[in-house]
Amino acid sequence: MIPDIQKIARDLMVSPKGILAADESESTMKTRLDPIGVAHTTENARRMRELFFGTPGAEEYLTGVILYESSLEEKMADGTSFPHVLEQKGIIPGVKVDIGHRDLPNFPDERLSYGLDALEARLEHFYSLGARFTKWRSVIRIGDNIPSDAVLSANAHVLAHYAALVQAHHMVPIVEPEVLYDGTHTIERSRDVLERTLAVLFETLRAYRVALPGLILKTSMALPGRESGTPLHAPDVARETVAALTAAVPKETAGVVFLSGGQTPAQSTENLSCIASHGTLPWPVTFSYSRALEEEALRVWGGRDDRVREARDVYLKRLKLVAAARNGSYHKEMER
Ligand code: 5MM
Repeated sequence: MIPDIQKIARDLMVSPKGILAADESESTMKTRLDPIGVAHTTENARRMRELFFGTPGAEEYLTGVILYESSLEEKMADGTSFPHVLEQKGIIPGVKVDIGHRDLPNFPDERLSYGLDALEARLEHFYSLGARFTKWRSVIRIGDNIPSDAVLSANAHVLAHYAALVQAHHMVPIVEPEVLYDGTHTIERSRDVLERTLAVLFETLRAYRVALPGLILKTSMALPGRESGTPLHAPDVARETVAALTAAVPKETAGVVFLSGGQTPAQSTENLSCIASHGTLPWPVTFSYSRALEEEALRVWGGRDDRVREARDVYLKRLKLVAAARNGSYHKEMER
């Protein structure tokens, strides 16, 4: 039976849950393991994923998990494959399908994501391994005179081409044009770039006839640049983020999920809560965090088997807080 992608998209947005982004590429995995003093080996990466995928009760807060392609074929210590262990808990397995981003000649400091070559064969393989949704990330940097229209458009075409192929293979595409937090820009500039990025993206998605009720947007929040010296203030983040999104994201889009983008777990939780309670939004919103969900648990774990239970408790606590945040009912006092 051909799956109904609109139903999968709705299932991924079910309240009060969200999505864990556990799709670290090899280089990103090293940045997770190095700070906790764990050697970057295939087995330690597998153990880290087992820590999260094997957490009893996480299914109360998760609709989906984004896997890295090699981890679709990895297993828990008991031999159950990662996609299968997630399915058993009612969590939908997904997979990151872009293969990174690289410099574009003539456009210093700007990047183009890639991975369209041979994508259809890979999609068929990922589907056969249990994936029912996919994710593609493009990276947009804010700086003097960047992003350029040309690079925003080039990335939008890649994302739209990817999304059309994924829907043709009966999976839900998540499109993730991440506007980076790095920089000295103001929050207003971040909001402008976010709105421009999303406007070009959705215009291109429509041109490629991508079905928006079967598509999820994964987006950054509008933030003052990390090096701007301006602290994050949740009501400002919510106001500017909602302004950009409501101006650019069509209401028929199945949902909007946020990345944490280098904010602390508490900041990203508070900001999500403020966004979710900022008036009536035309689409459901929730989290698709990686660092903000994993960071605290990884510090407790430190690679030690005798700390798995404690690390899982910390992970569950953060999940509970972000699940409250997606419905706008998080308060800072809940951090205690
Ligand atoms: C896990 O990080 C994802 C993959 O990035 P790499 O290809 O660089 O390893 C990334 O796309 C992630 O899903 C999002 O950026 C959200 O992560 P954060 O940590 O920003 O919530």
